[in-house]
This record gives sequence, C-alpha cells and structure tokens, in this order.
Amino acid sequence: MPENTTSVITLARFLLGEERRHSHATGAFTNILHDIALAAKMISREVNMAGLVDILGQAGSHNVHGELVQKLDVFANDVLYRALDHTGHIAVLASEESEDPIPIPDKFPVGDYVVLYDPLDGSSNIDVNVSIGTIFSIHRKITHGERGTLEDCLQPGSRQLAAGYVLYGSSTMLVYTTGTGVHGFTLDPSIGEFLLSHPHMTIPDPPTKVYSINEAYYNRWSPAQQRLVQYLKGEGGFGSRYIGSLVADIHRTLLRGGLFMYPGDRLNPLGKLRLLYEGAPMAMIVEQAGGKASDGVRPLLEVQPTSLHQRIPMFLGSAPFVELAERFLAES
Ligand code: P6P
Repeated sequence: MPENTTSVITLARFLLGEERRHSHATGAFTNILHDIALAAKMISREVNMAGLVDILGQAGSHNVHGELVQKLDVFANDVLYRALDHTGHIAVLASEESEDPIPIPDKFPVGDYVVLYDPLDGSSNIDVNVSIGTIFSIHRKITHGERGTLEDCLQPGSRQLAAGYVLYGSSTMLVYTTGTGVHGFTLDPSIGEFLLSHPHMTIPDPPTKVYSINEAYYNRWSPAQQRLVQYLKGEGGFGSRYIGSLVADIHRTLLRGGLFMYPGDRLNPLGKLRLLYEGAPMAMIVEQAGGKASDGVRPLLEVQPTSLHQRIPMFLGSAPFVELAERFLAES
C-alpha cells in the first residue's frame, strides 16, 4: 500500500460505524442523516446548475421575514421536506421558510425525532455565485403525544442530538456533529457520494486573528460593540473577512479560527440571525470543534427559545476571541 494513502470512507459507512459505537442506537438517527444527505445532493445539483437554467431570480413571494424568496429557496425547502416526511422517524419538522411547525401527513408513520432546517441560507448570494448553505438541527421529541408539536421545536441548543450544515461552494461539503466531534465530508459528484475528507475538525490553536462582521452597521452598534471592533482592527492586530453567507463564514472560522459576529443593534436589538435555524446548530458545531458560541452575554446553547423564528446575536469562533468580545460587551 502506498505511503500516506487515506481510506475511502463514505458518509454511509461512517454513519454505520458511529451507530455501532452506540449500543442503544436504533438506526433511525443514521437514516435521518442519510435522508438529509440525499436532499443535499439534489440541492447541490440545482445550485450548481443555477447559472445554466432559468431557476435564478426572485420567485416573487416573500418568506415569513418579509424577504424575497428565490426559486432555489423554494426548491431546497421542498426537497428537504420530501426527503424526510415519509420516513417514519420524524415527529415534526420546522423550516426557516415556514411560519409554523410542519406536521407529518397523516398518511405517513411518525417517529421520535424533530428536524429543524434552514433550507438555503444566504440565498441572496445565489445570483452572484457566492457560496450558500443548508443548516440543520436534530432534537428528540419531548412531548407525549404521537405527533410532535411546537413545544418539541422550542428546545435549547444544549439538547440537540445533532447539528450540521451543507456548504455549496467550490465543492459541496457536509459537516455535522452528534456530540462526539465534528466531521466533514466532500461530495464526489461523479459517484454521488459524500466522502470523509475532514475527520475530527477542530478550530486551530493558536487561532488566526480574523474577525468577521458587517461593518456597514457600525453606526447602529452599541458603544461597547464599536470599541470591540476598533480594538480588533487596531491594537488587536486582527484581519477582517466577511462573506455575508453564514455557512461560508462559519466554515472558514472552523478551519482557520477567528471570531464571527452578528450583533444586535439599535434597530434590531437581537440582530438578524435565527436562534433555532442558525444560532443553535452552529453553536453546537463550533463548540464540538473546541470553540465557543455566545449571544454576547451567555452560551448560545443555553438560550431557551420562546418562538420559532426568534433572532439571536451571535459571537462564535475561537474561545479566547469570544471571551474577549464578552469582556468588551460587559463594559457599558
Ligand atoms: P448581512 C444571508 O442573507 C444571511 O442570512 C446569513 O447567511 C448571513 O450571515 C447574513 O444574512 C448576512 O447579513 O446583514 O450582513 O447582509
């Protein structure tokens, strides 16, 4: 065997290995991750074709947040629903694109798991070919009825069984954690398989001194937030990188280290990003990779959701940098 060859491990093979390590595993969990991966392959195909077919442009309708919906958004939302609705593992679904929880149709069996997803985050970047992503979060049902309810969706991030994202970039990557580390898989479109490419992803130490924030909102920030960014770009000696697509910005932060911030401001005190579909899953991933995730005051994973689409300020990345941000923000 040639030196330094790496084994070819498909996502399916890896999931089976993980399942074997948990004696109580029923395989339902493995199947859900497999179903999400199938949807990801279909979305990847459309995203990569987007520039070639008339799928770009606004679908005309608006989502629950008043944002224009792009046709790929609609496609991604539909594909994820159809990959999960009939499997018999799901009690209830929730999508960032849907106002209310999505029940499993009566004609299908239900199960014990809750899947929340942002089907295509960063979709405003589709037309300019900037990386976009799918984000997912998996909980166990906590109510006693057969079918899941809103209460099953409103669980704190600390109770997530799994979280992950798919990054549709120069390559399509699926990154997920089930609480025992973070693992990355790269899609080989020629064979339609996600292959293990980034086992046990951990944020580098020492981290790269990069901060990531949209500075166009500087004048709306609190004085403490302004002082923090002034320090980072001045005395702190940080560089700046901001893609404006959460999955891409977080993926870079995982691989290089740094500090991603989307703070609240005087117009939007809780910021723009959603706790259930963006904050909680990304917080689980970053913390499982050895980083830290905060809302500026407390751990993101401890925030108890009160509504399906509530927003949350986000400070994620290398632990020393998140702690630095918290210290600055603690000063009035
Ligand atoms: P802003 C993309 O629209 C998104 O939802 C996230 O992917 C991204 O992190 C954020 O919004 C960018 O927002 O206000 O900087 O354009």
